[in-house]
Amino acid sequence: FSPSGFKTKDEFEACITDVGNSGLRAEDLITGRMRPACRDHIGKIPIQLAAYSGTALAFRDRLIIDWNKTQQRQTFDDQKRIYYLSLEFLMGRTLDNAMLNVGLKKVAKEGLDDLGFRIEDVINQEHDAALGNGGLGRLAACFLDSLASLNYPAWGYGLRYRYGIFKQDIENGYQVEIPDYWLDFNPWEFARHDVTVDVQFYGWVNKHTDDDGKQVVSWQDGELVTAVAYDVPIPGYGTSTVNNLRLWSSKASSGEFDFSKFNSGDYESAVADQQRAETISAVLYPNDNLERGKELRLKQQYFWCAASLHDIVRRFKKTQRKWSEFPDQVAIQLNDTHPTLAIVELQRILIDKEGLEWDVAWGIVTKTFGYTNHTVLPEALEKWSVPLFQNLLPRHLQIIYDINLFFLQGVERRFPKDREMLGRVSIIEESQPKMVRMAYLAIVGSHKVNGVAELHSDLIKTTIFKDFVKIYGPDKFTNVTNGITPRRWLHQANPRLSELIASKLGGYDFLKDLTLLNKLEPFVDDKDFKKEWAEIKYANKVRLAQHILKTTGVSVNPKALFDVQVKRIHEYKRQQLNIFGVIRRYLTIKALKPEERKKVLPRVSIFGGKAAPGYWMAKTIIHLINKVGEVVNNDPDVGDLLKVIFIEDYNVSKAEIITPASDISEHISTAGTEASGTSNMKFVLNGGLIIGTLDGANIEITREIGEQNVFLFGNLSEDVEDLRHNHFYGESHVDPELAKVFDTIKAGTFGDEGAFSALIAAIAEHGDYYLVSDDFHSYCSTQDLIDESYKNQDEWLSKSILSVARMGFFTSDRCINEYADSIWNIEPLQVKDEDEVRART
Ligand code: GL2
Repeated sequence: FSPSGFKTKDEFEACITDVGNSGLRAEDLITGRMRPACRDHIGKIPIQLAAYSGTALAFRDRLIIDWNKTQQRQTFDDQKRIYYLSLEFLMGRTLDNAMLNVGLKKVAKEGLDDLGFRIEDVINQEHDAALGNGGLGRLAACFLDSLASLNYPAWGYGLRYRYGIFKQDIENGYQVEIPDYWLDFNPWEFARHDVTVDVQFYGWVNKHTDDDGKQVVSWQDGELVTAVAYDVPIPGYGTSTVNNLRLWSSKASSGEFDFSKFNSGDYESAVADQQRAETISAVLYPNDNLERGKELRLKQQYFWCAASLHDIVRRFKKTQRKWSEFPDQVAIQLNDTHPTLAIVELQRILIDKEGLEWDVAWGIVTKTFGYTNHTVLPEALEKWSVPLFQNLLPRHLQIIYDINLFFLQGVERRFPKDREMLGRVSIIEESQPKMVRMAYLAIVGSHKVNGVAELHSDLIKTTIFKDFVKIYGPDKFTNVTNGITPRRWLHQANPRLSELIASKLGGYDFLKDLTLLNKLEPFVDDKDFKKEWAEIKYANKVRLAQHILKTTGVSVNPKALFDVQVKRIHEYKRQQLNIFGVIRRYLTIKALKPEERKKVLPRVSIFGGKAAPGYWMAKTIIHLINKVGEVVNNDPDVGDLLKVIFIEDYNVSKAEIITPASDISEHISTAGTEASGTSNMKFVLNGGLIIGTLDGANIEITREIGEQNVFLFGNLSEDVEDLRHNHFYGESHVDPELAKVFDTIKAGTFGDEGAFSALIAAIAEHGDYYLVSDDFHSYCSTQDLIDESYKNQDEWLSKSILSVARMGFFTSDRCINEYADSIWNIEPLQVKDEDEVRART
């Protein structure tokens, strides 16, 4: 298959009228004349979608050329590669990103113009690839962009879920979940039916001694499921590197599909086998920061780890190197504990299949893996029950027991007097039933463990992993503060701001070296520049206001202060604090005389985010936000002074519209609970200011951009434990302002008060674990301060400009370079002469 690349507008037009080997002619698609072969597949598709298909296939063709070259070059050069294992890749849309990264968006725009299409309409046809829940999955997507942009030889490995994160509808104020079947037409993946791996489950372990007296272990019988590879090209920005993301899909193994049943007429049961196998990669678990211990989830994890490891080992073995060189060729990063089984699987391959001695194998394993921890929340730390493990992965459980035995023997030798230490650090928790502690296994099997922001990395060292710091010493634990890709989150989401910055900095080099943004600082006194900066923010707010009108029917004034909190709904992220603050604001406005109301700064409070389907309290918070919106938005006393909006189905492509339009965004988690947060970085990079607690990356953002440019409030993480203790054992009372808010809710102002009683009780009666009441006063006075500050637009603009100028640190390029230097030990590999690429972009 030889794809046709294009460089000019005419070539682009020619290319989308003949799109390689797809069997589809874009011209036919666009004119609606389907060839019979395509008709069944496409049906009667709207004309815009046809234009999207043609454009996407033309770009896909274009990417394949560099993709092939990159893969050939990386294979030929045979340097160390990084494999990023993540159960989530929240990629969002691809076409716009591909156009910008290969530098041909202008060409495509002109070509589409000629054919009578607006490029924005074409881009909007694409379905988000939503194979993730929130920050953790989006981080993985930003990392892939940076790895390719920096020319690192890298592969991502994940699962090809048939259903991504559910689509959220709001009905009568309640969240309703709709399945997200996204694979109808996905031009960005390539099925690799030639790349398959058979993965085993269940069965039993046979141990015997061979003729030479050597113990032989084999895992027998059980069930086989086949993993089929689907490859997704990942283009770098301004480089010809196109890396590979390999997603595995499950199907019944041909050995497993029981043709005898089929022939004997037991058709239904043969099909059931097939379906059972396909279930493994069917659906993304929709929990964020929560693990539920379901067998199917463990099956997903092993299926993906086994297939990926098999692939990595197969690639290594082709080089015919010695096993001892494996860690010089392969680095594997575990995105949270979800892929921890990969550690056990590599040890199993080395000892059971390749015949290496335990210690030699274990040395190779621990040099290969690195583990990133993304949370300290106890409910998110994975534990699997031993009986479940025993049944599903009997050989792996034995290996885990051996890993634990040798580990604990070492601990005992070093700390002979601390008998309790053994119980505390054991990979097996002695509970009923016994549990495998995956984070401990990940630590023991890796050479580096990192947190994702400074505070978080300190917290893991002093709390959940304290004993391991004693055992291994502090050097094994490190910090890599998260980052975001400025290509998607500035250039693509906010093209006008990117253009304005480029006009002052003399080009777009800042997209590759974000620290160059500091050259904007002198423009803080430039009146024309400031005016343009303000105009761009306003235009972005108008765009969001249009979206809100279209999707909710509520008209908001773009001149009002836009206050945004968009992220997963979770008690620790404290959307309840925000909505209680909104109710207080509402009560304040209502209490004012009409002439006093004229002095009030109009505000639009915008919320968005999904609740896990089983997370009842989070769903109650969504319900309250919507009910408050219904009352406030229709209250003639309030008018434009306050609007409350819940944007349905928050996802990556909506984030691209919302982020550039905020004046203030809220990052208000209870101190010590949000590991990093990354939307805080996105908002500041787009010229929005933030209100936040001293938590996660807020702390480093404050350090970089200056305290005077951030609205901080609330208790500090070191005081949280004492405060919680006091709630139970000391005197505790609800903040008086908050009590008024509760009274208003209880009076039925926002409908059935019973619907919200648990939310209030959690704070007023059950210990207020997230310190909503403790922080309420400080939160409200900081919001009042924001109103005052916003009235001085000139100063506000200066804060906005200076903040953007100082955000260089938060690019995911910096993160990836840190991982590459301090954990992976890998070097970039240039695919083609950069000058040639530069000329193109
Ligand atoms: C998270 C953290 O909650 C979040 O603070 C962090 O920014 C991201 C990425 O490191 O990881 N941990 C986690 O389990 N999820 C996250 O988003 N789901």
